[in-house]
Amino acid sequence: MRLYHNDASPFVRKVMVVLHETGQLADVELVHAKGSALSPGSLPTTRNPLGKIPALDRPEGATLYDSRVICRYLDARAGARLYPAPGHSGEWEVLTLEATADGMMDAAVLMVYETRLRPADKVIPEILEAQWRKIERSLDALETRWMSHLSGPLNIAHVAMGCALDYLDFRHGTRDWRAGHPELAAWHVGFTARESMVATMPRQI
Ligand SMILES: N[C@@H](CCC(=O)N[C@@H](CS)C(=O)NCC(=O)O)C(=O)O
Repeated sequence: MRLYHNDASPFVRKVMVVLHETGQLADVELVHAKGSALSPGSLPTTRNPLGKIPALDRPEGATLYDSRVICRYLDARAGARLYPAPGHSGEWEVLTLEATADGMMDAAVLMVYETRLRPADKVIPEILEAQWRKIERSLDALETRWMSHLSGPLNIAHVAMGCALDYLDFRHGTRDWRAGHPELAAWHVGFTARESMVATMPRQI
């Protein structure tokens, strides 16, 4: 398989963590991809019409894209059970928590694009703040309602949330997401010590 990859992408990182955790790293060749919506560069636009990474070429069928699809595919391929079986208790909560983490990453990435892709005098601070409010509301919901879902055996929601929180540190460190979220911050300390998380820390190339 070939994974279109960039070390700075939190969505690619979800896939990388799943590859580590399920023992499939050796089955994938990493293809460096870099670009933006304005200038797709080496993003795999012919493989994924949306021009986004991660995208995964696999021998037996179409290129897969969107981290949720790829992670689910890799989980099924390894029989790893990072997703609860259909009908199993907690199934919908795990998927909702993964969607929350992905949404936090979407907002955090949009904030980066807002400042990077526009000339400084065209940046709209209200857009940046509106995206950050989505993240803040998610952090508050996690702290007050979702902490019990972050314990127990590893699942895809844990992976996604670990990647989302590390991405906040990576790109928006001055915003201090930990303030007012002590339980989540404590969970993050333990989770990011996992080998798969240490090996995939985001970095700019
Ligand atoms: N929902 C997608 C989001 C992927 C995404 O936004 N990837 C970014 C990199 S972090 C990208 O490729 N952006 C290029 C663009 O927006 O054109 C997923 O889960 O894979």
